[in-house]
Amino acid sequence: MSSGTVYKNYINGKWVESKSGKTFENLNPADKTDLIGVFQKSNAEDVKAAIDAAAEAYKKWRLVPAPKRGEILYRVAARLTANKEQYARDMTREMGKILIETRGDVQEAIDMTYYMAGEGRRLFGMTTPSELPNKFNMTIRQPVGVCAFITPWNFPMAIPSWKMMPALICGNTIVIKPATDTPMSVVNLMQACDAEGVPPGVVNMVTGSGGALGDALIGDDRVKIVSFTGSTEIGRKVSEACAPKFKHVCLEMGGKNVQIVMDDANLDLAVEGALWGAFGTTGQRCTATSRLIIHKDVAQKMTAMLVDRAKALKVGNGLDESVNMGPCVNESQMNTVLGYMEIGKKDGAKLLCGGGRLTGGNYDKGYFLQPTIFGEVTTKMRIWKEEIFGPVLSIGTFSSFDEAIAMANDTAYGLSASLYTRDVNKAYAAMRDVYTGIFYVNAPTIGAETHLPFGGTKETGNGHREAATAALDVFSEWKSIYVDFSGTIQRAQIDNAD
Ligand code: UN1
Repeated sequence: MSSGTVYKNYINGKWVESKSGKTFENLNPADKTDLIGVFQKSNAEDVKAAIDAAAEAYKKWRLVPAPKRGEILYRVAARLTANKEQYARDMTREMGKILIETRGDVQEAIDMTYYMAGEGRRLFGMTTPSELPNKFNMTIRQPVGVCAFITPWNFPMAIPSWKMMPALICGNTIVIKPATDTPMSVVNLMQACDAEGVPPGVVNMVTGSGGALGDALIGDDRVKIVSFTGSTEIGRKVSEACAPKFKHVCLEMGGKNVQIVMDDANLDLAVEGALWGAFGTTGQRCTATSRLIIHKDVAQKMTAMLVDRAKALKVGNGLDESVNMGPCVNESQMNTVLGYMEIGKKDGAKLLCGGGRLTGGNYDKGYFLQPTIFGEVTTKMRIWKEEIFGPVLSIGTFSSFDEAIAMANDTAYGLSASLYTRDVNKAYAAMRDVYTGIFYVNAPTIGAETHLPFGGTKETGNGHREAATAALDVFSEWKSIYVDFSGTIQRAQIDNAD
């Protein structure tokens, strides 16, 4: 995409300017002089127009046979595949993560789109016997209506696809507000839908920032489902705003994910896992490893191995294939993370590497931080408890397996956790006892696949899951149907009693 290009909102199958007449610039966090494009600064009127379109389109889309909806999604998936490299490059430029990761992000959207396209020929309900004679019972999924999506910048195409594709296959229509930092990736997704014949009004996008747009989306009675990924703080507000009208709301929020390393673990593997889990996506994943707890007998050895590797990570512009870690997404995020580095130092954690900003040369053009590791972190410290969303890893130690499980669960969040051990009994006990939505054995806390449910317990979520068939439960409502072909009145619980 050429610099300075103006990108419009996508409403009712058309690319339109915001009624506000205002725009904003999207800059590369690795190089502030690199302009990705100019995007619409939308207002509540634009949101209303998008909901108008989605509400109108819903009348027809819900009646399109699901396998036909699936055929359109197959074509969208093929287009995403054909454009994968371009989309990945656009994404690296707009939010900074390195190319292998942005290719993975686009691939996750491709996988989700194919998966949900296939659901067009399943969307299984069940048939089950009636307790009464000459009566037939079954369940079907019904679509709900217009869905509103508020999506984050860390997985700019994958997470929108997690919400869009299951919603669409179930027969809903959608309005999406991408994160302010990553509108380009959702423009790319909209272009793919547009080119492959998703009917006008079925998918709509309004770009712009924060609160006012969210309020307009959530406040409109025609929006029946709100799906949000972001901080627990904003998620709570979304949930409260949805409560008076009992709007369905699906929330994916914070994490404080732990990697546990037992004394019998393969330490080389555990080091690789911690490095990838903590510093992949510059630590800006909900699933990022932000706590590492190591058995005291191997803690010193593993810590030294890990710190050596972290110091050797090459930080820079993600378009350079030799770089291991990109910048923070924007200045304010960088400052938040720098703030946590200071809190860690002040609270008495031992700084083992990093601890500040990278400056000089090309680093001055962007928001680059050093991969940072703190040792001797205790469970009372803020860096142990709070989500940082940056390249900061806190290390603690334990003496027994039971203590490790207790430390793992000692958090307000419950997204992902992992255990490194060669002891199968401990592995199974941990699978059972660590209270998270996702658990890994001998693998890092990141790396969820699209055909398994994604989400977390406690303050990470509100009981829903994205991805897999679990997502269908968010975007459809069950209807139980009873067909009585006896020709008589048959009263359940009464006429079948002895
Ligand atoms: C997120 O962290 O916000 O499991 C999503 C993973 C990715 C998705 C992460 N597949 O790390």
